[in-house]
Amino acid sequence: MKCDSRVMRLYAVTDRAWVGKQSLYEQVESALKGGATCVQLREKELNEEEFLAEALEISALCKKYQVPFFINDNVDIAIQCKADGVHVGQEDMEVSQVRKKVGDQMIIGVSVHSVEEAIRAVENGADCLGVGAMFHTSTKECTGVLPKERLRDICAAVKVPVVAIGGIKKSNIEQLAGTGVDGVALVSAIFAADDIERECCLLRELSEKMVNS
Ligand code: 3NM
Repeated sequence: MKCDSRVMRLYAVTDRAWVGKQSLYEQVESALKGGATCVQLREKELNEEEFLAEALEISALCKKYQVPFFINDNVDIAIQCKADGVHVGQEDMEVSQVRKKVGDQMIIGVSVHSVEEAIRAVENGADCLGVGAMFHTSTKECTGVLPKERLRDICAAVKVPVVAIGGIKKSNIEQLAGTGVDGVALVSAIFAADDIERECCLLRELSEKMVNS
């Protein structure tokens, strides 16, 4: 499966830490209205049944907006809800094993931190890569900040789309210009915002500008 690089422009990764005023479903819909180009459902606490029920709902929502829908980590849930993609980390299932399970059609995204990991992931079947953390983040533990040169080297080493992640917000997106990255993946800058739709509009504009500068 090939992944269009434009899908990476504004990649919204969910986190129910900020569910409150709006449900997760409403938050994702606001992100889609604001111009998110991809949605990844990332759940660390739900049991399988709850995760699947939610995945089916958000998957249908993304279809309505014609935006690719990814599941974080859980390959079985991705298969069951017929997600467009699944995203795995270095510590999750081997990419070649994931490919065997999901077949040819599903997009596989992989988190990488070095050129070696990037090349190996692509050789084993990755269709797109996430690189981070690019800035300090409190959303995920144990993520060291990578130099911008690392992102540039990874982008130059592979032909698949690359998205940057980790601590990215309006004020630092432009620092990624010139690295060759295809877009930005964000959690808190989107889901902790008071007005998610408006925030996504602004973030999308900044990401397009960064990629094309
Ligand atoms: N992966 P925020 S950093 C989910 O470095 C995730 O691979 C990362 O959250 C990595 O946009 C991260 O709120 C969390 O900083 C990103």
